[in-house]
Amino acid sequence: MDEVKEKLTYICSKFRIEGDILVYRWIPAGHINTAYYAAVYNGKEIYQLLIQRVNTYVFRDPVGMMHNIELLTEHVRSKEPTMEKRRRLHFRHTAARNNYIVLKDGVAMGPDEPFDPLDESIEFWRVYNFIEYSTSFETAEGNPEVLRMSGKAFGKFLRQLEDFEAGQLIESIPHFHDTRYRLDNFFSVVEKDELGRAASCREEIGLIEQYRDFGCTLCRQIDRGELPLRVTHNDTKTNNILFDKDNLDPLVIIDLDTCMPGLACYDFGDTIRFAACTAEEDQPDGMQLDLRLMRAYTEGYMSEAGCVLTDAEVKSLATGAAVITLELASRFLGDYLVGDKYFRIAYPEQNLQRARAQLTLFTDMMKHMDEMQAIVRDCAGRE
Ligand code: ADP
Ligand code: GN1
Ligand code: MG
Repeated sequence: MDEVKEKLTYICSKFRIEGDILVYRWIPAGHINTAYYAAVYNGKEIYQLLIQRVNTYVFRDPVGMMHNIELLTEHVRSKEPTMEKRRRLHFRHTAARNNYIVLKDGVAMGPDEPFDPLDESIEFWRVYNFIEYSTSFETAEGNPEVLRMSGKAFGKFLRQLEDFEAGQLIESIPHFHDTRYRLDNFFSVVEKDELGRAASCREEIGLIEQYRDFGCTLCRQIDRGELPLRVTHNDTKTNNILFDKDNLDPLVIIDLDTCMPGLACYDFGDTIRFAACTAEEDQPDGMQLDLRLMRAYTEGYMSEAGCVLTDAEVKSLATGAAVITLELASRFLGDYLVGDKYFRIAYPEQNLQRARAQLTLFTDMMKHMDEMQAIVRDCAGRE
């Protein structure tokens, strides 16, 4: 048996899933965790599973994060108790009732044994149902229906979590969308310039500097109590929704790792950033905002979330798209400057290219801010 298959079989056994792995494959999507599809046959049934290693460099309290996910999936299920299986995430449990295992040097640790998330000999794994006959989108391929259905899905998600008690959640990544903190951190990385890479991206650093104050707009609104904190997803890319392959019906929202208190406008804005544009996340050439796709997303989002958003939140949505694009540019560029420690890369300068693409998109968003605001007003039916 090959090494990966052996490891996945061992992990399954710890989640009380016995049988042979008929096929498995690595799933290349996502910048953070490592995911495998596996089909396990126990002589009677075939289980299709998603087996995932959580990146503990990024998530320093993975046990707390898995507790968040347990509470959130339960809450969503309680809203629609008869929901069919392929519309929900079901995490497997170990004999000790944990929805994760920790391996040290490849061997499972005791259920409550403490571990250091930065220890390179440990691996944190979870197993859940693979959603069959589904697809997700790395780009919207210019199709407004992908955006409309994504807007509906994330709008509904916001509504379903409206009555979730936010105090139950740990912050799985502190300061995740605290743009002021992100920018401060970025400029301290630039100052240190550990690898001497800053000289090659002076123009990009200058652009972020120019908009540093704008980037803090939403933080100031939080300080003044103008925008409510809600339970938000915080990573609303279209590859974090699984759609029915045939009709684009959004089946389930995945990647709940960053669900925590946040602003609605960052969630709204992140899908615009990722999918209402004309190029992929790391392609600066030809990267522009696509207002037609933005309108489709906003229509879908408002049809589900319009009833719960305050006037101030509605007004913040377009700003959210620009701010999160700038924030992510600073995160990608910051990671490039420290040697690509956070985001997985497929080629050496990918984080630099990602930052450039985000800055090109950000510049275009700022140019079209009035039109973006008008689309939001129009779709919300509010002045
Ligand atoms: P990351 O944090 O690395 O983005 P995700 O949880 O988003 O990890 O998973 C990566 C990819 O794996 C997703 O974009 C999706 O394509 C696929 N995937 C994740 N969960 C499932 C699932 N339950 N069923 C089918 N595909 C999945
Ligand atoms: C990461 O894990 P993934 O690929 O869904 C990142 C997001 C970024 C995104 C950019 C935990 O998301 O914040 O916006 O890449 N997730 C984390 O594509 O940092
Ligand atoms: Mg993901």
